[in-house]
Amino acid sequence: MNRLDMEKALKKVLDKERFRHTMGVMYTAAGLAMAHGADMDKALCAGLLHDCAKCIPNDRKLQLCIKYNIEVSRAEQKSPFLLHAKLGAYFAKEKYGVTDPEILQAIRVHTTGVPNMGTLDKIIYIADYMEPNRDKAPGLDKVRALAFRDLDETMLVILEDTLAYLKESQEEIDPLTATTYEYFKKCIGHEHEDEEEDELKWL
Ligand code: DGI
Ligand code: FE
Ligand code: FE
Repeated sequence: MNRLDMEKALKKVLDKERFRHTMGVMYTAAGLAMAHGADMDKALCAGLLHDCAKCIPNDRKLQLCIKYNIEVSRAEQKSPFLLHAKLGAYFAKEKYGVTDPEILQAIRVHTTGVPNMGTLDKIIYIADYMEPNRDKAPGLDKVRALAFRDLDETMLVILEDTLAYLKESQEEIDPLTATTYEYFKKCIGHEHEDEEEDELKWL
């Protein structure tokens, strides 16, 4: 299916607000792809489809996962809305005809993240958080500026904020969200160690 047909199909299955958000994520992802030398068409497609399963009732999400043999983790059992990511990847392939594994992966991991994320995964995760229609998260202006400079640093800031929010609202934390945060903390910590070593060389 081409992108315009996907857009038309999504307009029918998403509510007005979700469709607006979807377009915001699509164009923000394209912008981030331009800034970071990633594939813009893949970013547009993954951004467009990332929430394609969002507007299905939660009990139906669980039923559909069982029907399609999609594994449901303990966290997903408790917070079935999380399943819109895995189910979205399934629909992207089966309903929208996407075969590219990078696009499918970016959709699959867009809510929790995953350790060792690829560039497209990070772009979709970040675009989802900062697209222009979002206004609730703290420090959005800073995140938006940082995202065009450093994807890893941006991931860390968003994950930190998300975990703080989940703890405060006593939501079930998916182990993937926590391990992804640890992964980026380590990544960035090591980068800075290298910088310090580099600095020392010049003294
Ligand atoms: O689908 P969207 O609303 O556009 O965005 P999303 O798929 O990133 O979902 C955002 C929500 O997901 C946000 O309120 C934080 C929540 N979330 C992220 N990680 C976890 C989580 N919720 C729970 N319960 N557990 C998690 O680990
Ligand atoms: Fe989502
Ligand atoms: Fe989204």
